[in-house]
Amino acid sequence: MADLKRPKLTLRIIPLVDCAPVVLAKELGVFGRHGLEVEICREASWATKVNAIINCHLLTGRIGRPGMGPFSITGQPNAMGGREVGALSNTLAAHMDFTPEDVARVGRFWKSSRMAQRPGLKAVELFEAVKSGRIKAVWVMATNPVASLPDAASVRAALRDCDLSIVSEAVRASDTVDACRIRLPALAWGEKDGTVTNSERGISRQRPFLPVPGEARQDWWIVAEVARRLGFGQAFEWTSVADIFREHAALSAFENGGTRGFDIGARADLSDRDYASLAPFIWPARADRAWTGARFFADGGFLHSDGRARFIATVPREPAHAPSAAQPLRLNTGRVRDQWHTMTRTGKSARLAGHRPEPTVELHPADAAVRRLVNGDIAEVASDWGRAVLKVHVTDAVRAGEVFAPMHWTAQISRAGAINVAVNPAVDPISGQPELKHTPVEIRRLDMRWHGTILAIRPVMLPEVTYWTRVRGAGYHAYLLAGEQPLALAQQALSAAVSATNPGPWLNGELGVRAVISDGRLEAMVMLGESRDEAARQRLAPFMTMDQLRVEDRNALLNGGNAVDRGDDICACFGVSCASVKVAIADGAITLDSIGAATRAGTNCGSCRPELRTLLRAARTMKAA
Ligand SMILES: Nc1nc2c(c(=O)[nH]1)N[C@H]1C(S)=C(S)[C@@H](COP(=O)(O)OP(=O)(O)OC[C@H]3O[C@@H](n4cnc5c(=O)[nH]c(N)nc54)[C@H](O)[C@@H]3O)O[C@H]1N2
Ligand SMILES: Nc1nc2c(c(=O)[nH]1)N[C@H]1C(S)=C(S)[C@@H](COP(=O)(O)OP(=O)(O)OC[C@H]3O[C@@H](n4cnc5c(=O)[nH]c(N)nc54)[C@H](O)[C@@H]3O)O[C@H]1N2
Ligand SMILES: [Mo]
Repeated sequence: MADLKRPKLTLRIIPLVDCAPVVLAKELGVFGRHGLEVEICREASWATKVNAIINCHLLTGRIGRPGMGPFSITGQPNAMGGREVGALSNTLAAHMDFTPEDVARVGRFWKSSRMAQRPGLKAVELFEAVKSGRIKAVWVMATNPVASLPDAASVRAALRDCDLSIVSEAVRASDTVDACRIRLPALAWGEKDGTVTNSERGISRQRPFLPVPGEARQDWWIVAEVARRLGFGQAFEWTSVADIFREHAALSAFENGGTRGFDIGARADLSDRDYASLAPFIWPARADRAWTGARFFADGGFLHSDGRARFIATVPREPAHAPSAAQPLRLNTGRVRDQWHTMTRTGKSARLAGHRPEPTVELHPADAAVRRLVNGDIAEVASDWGRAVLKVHVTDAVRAGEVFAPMHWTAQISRAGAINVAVNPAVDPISGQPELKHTPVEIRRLDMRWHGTILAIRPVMLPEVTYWTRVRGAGYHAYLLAGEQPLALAQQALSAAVSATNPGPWLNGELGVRAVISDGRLEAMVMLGESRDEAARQRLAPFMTMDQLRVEDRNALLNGGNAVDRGDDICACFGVSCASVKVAIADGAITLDSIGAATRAGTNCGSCRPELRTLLRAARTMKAA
């Protein structure tokens, strides 16, 4: 290895997700030792990025060693399970694809002469086909594309205009439910029965622990029932999840003989009782037990006919859309710690709303300064595809020239916080993965004439205002609002909207506070003013949960609440605010453990520990400066 005459090899490493720095550090160590030079390419297509990681591991002989197993690069719970049953448009079931041999084999197994002969459309192109009318019927199940796909306004329009749009959903309202004609109520996690697969290839039983609500049914039952009524009952004759599992296991082993990694034939003959008590297992689980497969590819044996791996050389490409003078910023999108995807479930939790209550756009202080933007401003983020209206958060956590917006907020919980309306729909040519991390945008401040907070026991149908977001409270709904309209008009329109669902006489207080109190209990309150009052929600929230307002409570409420400024929560488990952690640090807590001892923050699930560390580092830097 120390042969200095060897030509220097340049490798381009293309980081992928948050784990990229770890992979990178590992690989850099190796490359350094081997005298290789590493060039880091920040932008490439999704498939190229994945391939680059695989190439790195192949090159360094790492695949199959402990800690270096091949995984599917997906983030959803049971994403592996979805692939095993063929829930992608370009795969058949049990890890088979659309080669003529695979199509014929699945046809033999299902005794069907009418097999799909070629891959279907991938998500982005599918909705383009719905929009152009090439597809006239679409059934959306367990996904919320009107919120989660790029160029989301087009997806909404496509569903609205489609002859037959069906959605199977576990919640009553979502952006996709609103756009579809037929709505089928589905059971959700905790209510349904079956198996899930984790990344380590572990298949485990999922058992319901909640009763079935209303007429909701399991997705498989809905599919089978629709098939039956269309006259295909025979092909969907299962009576239980165990039936389906047995068929799935049998197909995985059908004419397999070691050619396909996914083989769980050993579980194809489970009785209903065995299935009910099935213990978690890692595939493969072949009927002949020839190979139990503790580790894939530990001794080579790649899934090509000669057993050898293939390097695929890749050429990085620039993002499809380059920033321009008019749109000089790169919009990056993704997750925040305490929300999941389109918030249909995490959005119901008051505790999880404490961390990041509003749809924000994060930008670097330098980019904020030239646009005269400060924390808390309401700004429009505009691209060639659409615009979102978000709250500004200035931070050096993003680089200059880049801005970040979370993907979570939808039309259900915000006026215009759904960022995918502005995200470009370019896709990776191989995988079809949209370019969700790179859209050229410009940001400008919207001049608000008023800012406000509404707290109400029952949800409020808001009139048209520039910015609003709904934040779940414990037993009530909070709305944070701002508008370009005159204050007096807003006051009138909002009071009327609140009264419509929270009736009662209005009491007028100081600082633009108006409240509806009924039987000594606060039903709703509105607080509007010309200037921003970021702490109003937290100041006024305690009044919403009081059973009986005493005279002094009522006076305090009508005076705009008691002055406390907690800041957002940092620890969702124990509801610890950022402010109390800062106090603890100032009082001498200099480690995670001592913060935990003083405030309980970070002592349960641990999700907030990285943020606690950042606060500690900031305090240390302040001290040093
Ligand atoms: N709390 C929470 N956790 C989740 C989810 C959730 O919704 N909420 N969703 C799950 C799902 S389905 C998934 S797919 C995963 C996604 O998990 P991740 O992919 O880890 O998360 P993201 O926030 O989408 O973005 C990843 C990071 O990539 C960075 N990034 C963007 N472009 C580039 C680039 O070109 N190079 C490099 N090096 N970095 C770049 C972004 O700044 C961001 O920090 O998360 C899973 N976990
Ligand atoms: N801009 C931007 N957009 C992104 C991303 C990004 O980083 N940036 N990330 C992308 C990624 S990686 C992902 S995985 C997607 C996620 O996007 P989606 O999959 O669209 O988001 P979810 O909110 O998980 O949608 C699941 C829906 O199914 C419903 N549901 C839950 N359980 C069940 C069930 O058992 N049956 C049925 N029928 N319905 C159920 C939920 O209520 C919810 O409405 O978003 C993608 N979109
Ligand atoms: Mo994902």
